Amino acid sequence: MSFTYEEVTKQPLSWELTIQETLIFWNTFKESINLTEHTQFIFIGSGSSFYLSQTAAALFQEITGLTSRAVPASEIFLASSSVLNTHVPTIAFVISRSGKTSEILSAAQYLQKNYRNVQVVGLTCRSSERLTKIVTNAIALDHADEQSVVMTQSFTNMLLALQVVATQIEQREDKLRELKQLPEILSTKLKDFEEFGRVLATKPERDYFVFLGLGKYYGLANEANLKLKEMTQVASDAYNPLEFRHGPISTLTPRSCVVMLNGNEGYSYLSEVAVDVATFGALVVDLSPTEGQRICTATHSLVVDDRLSDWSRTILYMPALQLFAYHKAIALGLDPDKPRNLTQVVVISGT
Ligand code: F1P
Repeated sequence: MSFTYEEVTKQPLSWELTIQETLIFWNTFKESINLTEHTQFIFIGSGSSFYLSQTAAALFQEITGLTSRAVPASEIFLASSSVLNTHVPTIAFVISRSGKTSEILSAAQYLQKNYRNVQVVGLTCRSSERLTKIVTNAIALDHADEQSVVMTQSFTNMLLALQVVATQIEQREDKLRELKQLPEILSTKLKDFEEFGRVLATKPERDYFVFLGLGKYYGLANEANLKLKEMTQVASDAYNPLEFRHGPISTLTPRSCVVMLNGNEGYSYLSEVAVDVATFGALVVDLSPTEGQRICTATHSLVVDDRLSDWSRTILYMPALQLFAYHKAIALGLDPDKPRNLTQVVVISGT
């Protein structure tokens, strides 16, 4: 069995541990976090950690009402004036599975040295690495670390940790109770998720995949795209669904497949985009919250969960998309543990 498969399928257990551990970490340093009604949140990462930042920012803003944004780590020290505000109290979550990606370490150090209005919180899966040494406060989820090059359980676990933090900041015990149901829901659904991914992966005539996600699903669409590219090098892209209609839809052919991450928001608009996609001959696939919200032109579907709110359900989409990329690699005779041209950690000497 591959590391990748093992790490994807052990997410029910690792999510359970993440909820427990995050509450413990947060309680040890929450008093030192200065929250005001003007606070803004910045989520910083590279690769998968940047894409989880995009979804985390959307989820944070939704629940706190405070401005939240995601920034690629390099832009913190290479384009700081275009991404940072010196006047507003800011909490920056600096996110890295390995805790030693060059840009992440540079970003954390740069913020601490140059921005007195910014409080830095580290989030990693390796407590022994440099990130936890250079920041005052960190959440370390060692149980969610990986041997694989590509990030799977570390992605969802770090995202879940940020959701747990958001529930604590806003004192939303209702949402924390929902998050606590996720491990059990995933455990009962994992077989269906795998079947969805396996069947989609074995449609050999498809040579181009597009992932569409709105709002909090946009980061997930980007991550699904990255997973497929990393594990298979198959051509793929990710877009906001309505933006896709403004030009990129011209790339579709009858050999394309469009995967829609469908939530309750914007459902009717997404359905209209799907009608156009089907008209141009591409296969429409959807992941939808409930049976009643399925995209009607979709010929391959996954009903993700009908119990939770959109906010809490978000990360449930990811294991199905990870299993799709995994099975696509297997179908193409590739080893998902050995993605082409990639290393587990990117170290750039210029930083
Ligand atoms: C993670 C990352 C991965 C990518 C590649 C290089 O960095 O960018 O997303 O798949 O393996 O590293 P980090 O989260 O460890 O900083």
